[in-house]
Amino acid sequence: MIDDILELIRENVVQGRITQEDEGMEEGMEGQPGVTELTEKALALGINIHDIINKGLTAGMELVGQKFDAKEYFIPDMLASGQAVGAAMEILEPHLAKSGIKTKGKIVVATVKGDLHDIGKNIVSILLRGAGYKVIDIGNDIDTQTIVDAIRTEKPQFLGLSALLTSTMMTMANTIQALDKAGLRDKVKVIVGGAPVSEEFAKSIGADGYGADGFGAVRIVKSLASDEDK
Ligand code: B12
Repeated sequence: MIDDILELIRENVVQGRITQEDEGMEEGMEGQPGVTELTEKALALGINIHDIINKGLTAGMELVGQKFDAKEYFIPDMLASGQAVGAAMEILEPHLAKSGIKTKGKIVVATVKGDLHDIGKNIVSILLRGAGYKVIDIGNDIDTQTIVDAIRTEKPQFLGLSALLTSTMMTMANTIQALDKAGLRDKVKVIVGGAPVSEEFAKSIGADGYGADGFGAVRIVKSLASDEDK
């Protein structure tokens, strides 16, 4: 039963179907539950939220990526799937954030300049909020100076940078250098992530940490946090 629902969530992410009214890519799907109805159902059945996100939503987006690589899918298809994931995450967010967890440290999050991919960053933000951190998401395609200014004014303990394109990965390195120049590098721990980013790359650009996914982001922030911010 659990596996069936997670499988249906994956399928409907691939189909880009948010609700039961949506047609989807294949014929005859109208009327069947979409990603939002399935997510509600999964919650009602008590399915673990980590599984809904990892085995349902994120796994669905991975299949979308494979279809894009195989030229079966094009940009509007990816967008439809991304919107379906976003709609499901809105349903999950209050459940992640509940239980009156006190706000821990503050983290500014951004996707770097030239990069419009924000689905992963949004998931990271939601999971960090769910873990009790105050997240200031300053958006995608954000230039280095704006990030430096946000660190100066917000004074967060952490900065999370996201990049999905090999062409924008180095902007993360430039951002770390700009923080250094502005005398802010030792004031903030920088964590990086995104599909082309690796632990090794993170080290090479002088980041403090790397997370492979949203839960990895929470783990790394917790491990870098001072005792009162854990
Ligand atoms: C959806 C998507 C789009 C959507 C983005 C919609 C949106 N609002 O984000 C749209 C259609 C706009 C798009 C556009 C483009 N895309 Co695109 N896109 C994708 C796709 C299919 C999925 C990305 C995604 O959302 N994944 C799901 C999320 C959940 O995963 P994630 O982003 O990796 O995030 C997780 C982790 O990486 C990590 N993480 C992410 N950020 C951070 C940050 C921190 C601090 C931490 C700790 C962790 C972390 O946690 C996240 C949650 O688990 C990928 C293929 C793929 N398999 O990745 C291509 C892909 C990234 N796109 C690609 C390309 C080429 C483009 C375009 C250039 C296409 C074009 N010709 O116009 C444009 C570029 C636009 C731009 N300037 O940014 C390439 C990049 C190739 C490369 N090596 O550079 C990919 C890999 C597809 C491919 N194989 O060719 N894209």
